[in-house]
Amino acid sequence: MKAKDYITLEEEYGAHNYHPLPVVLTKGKGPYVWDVDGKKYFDFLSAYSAVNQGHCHPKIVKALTDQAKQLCLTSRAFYNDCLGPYEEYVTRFFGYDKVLAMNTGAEAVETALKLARRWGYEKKNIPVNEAMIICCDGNFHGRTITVISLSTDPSSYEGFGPYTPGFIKIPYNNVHALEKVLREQGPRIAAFLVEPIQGEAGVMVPDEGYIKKCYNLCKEHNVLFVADEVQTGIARTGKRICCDHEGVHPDILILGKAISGGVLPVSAVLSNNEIMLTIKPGEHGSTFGGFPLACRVAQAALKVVEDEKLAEKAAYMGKIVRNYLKSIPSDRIELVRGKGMLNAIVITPKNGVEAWDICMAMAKNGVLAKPTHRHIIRLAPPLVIRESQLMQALEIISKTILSFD
Ligand code: IF1
Repeated sequence: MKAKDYITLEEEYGAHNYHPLPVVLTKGKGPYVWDVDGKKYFDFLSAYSAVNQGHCHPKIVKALTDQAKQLCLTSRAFYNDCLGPYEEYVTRFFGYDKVLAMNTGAEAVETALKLARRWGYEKKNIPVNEAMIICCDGNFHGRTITVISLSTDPSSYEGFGPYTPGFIKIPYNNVHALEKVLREQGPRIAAFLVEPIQGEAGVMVPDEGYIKKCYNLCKEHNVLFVADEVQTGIARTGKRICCDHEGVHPDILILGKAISGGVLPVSAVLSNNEIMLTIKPGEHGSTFGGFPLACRVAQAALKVVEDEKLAEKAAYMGKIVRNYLKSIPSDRIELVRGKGMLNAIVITPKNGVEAWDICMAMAKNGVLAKPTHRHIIRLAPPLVIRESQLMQALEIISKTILSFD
């Protein structure tokens, strides 16, 4: 079969809920992926930062295959010998009392919302069914009905109502907006949910101090600070989690994607006992959440982050990326922003050339990236990329952009 045959099959038999770049991938290793014609690319998307440890990392794949031969799934009706050790590892890794293991990012966000509401009723004494949760304009937290109820992007929520009530939307990167809501409605607010950098919105990096100020305001009003680090967590931005940049330890931390190195859908919600133990046996869970295979894979994936110092690498290489991109002499580049290895180029649309066209040309030249909106190109290679490889890729990106002038 040829590339176009695979594309036709997806068109014919798959739901049309995506618009991929027309590249059909078949193999991955480290920072590279190959298409079915044998063409090699730098992967500058990393499955939206799920593959921070690089494609098919041997240690993570070994954990997967070893455990797959031993025991895959038990459900939580019984104990297994993988969950406990993983729970101990992950809670120590991020500094929390407890973890609640789930599978996808959206599920973990749902879990965090339930946990925040439950804490609101049990510990803060918010009247029954009146708990409110604050979220931010431009957010992306996933695709379930409740999570899209938070969204301000019509392509996420339109035509899927009715929506889940109980959310207050405020502008992102605006401390005063948060302060105002907390002052006016503090007693019935359970939590503030925020991405430390908004990914889907186009790698929107808030002002320095924003996260810390928000955290402090939450503390003042006895409101939980909940960080969605599904995309920003696990070394991507140059620290273990992005909140570390401001010394903030979220009350509830939501992780997904790279916690498994992109090998399995694994997500996690972390908090201390006061919050986590408000959910009792039988009140939350999932068939696969914390399954043996996931536990072994996630533990191995986190160990790779430590052993290979991926956070430090991301911090170091991120500076190289932004400096390089800023030095490209093209007036098509409006600005470059990001943190660590989560970066974006904002394009000035000119002569009908949009981010999509540039990504198509980059793909032809051997670098895969995906536009977000019409004018933003997100650049997020696997963190295991070597400096020499990074320089090669940046050169391709630069030449491609300049080729449009
Ligand atoms: C898709 C974006 C990235 C997330 C944050 C929760 C989730 C995500 C901060 C849900 C998921 C994804 C999903 C992916 C595209 C993608 C994305 F462009 F849409 F925003 F990464 F930038 N919180 N992000 O970023 O996690 O349930 O998907 O495991 O194809 O929808 P999930």
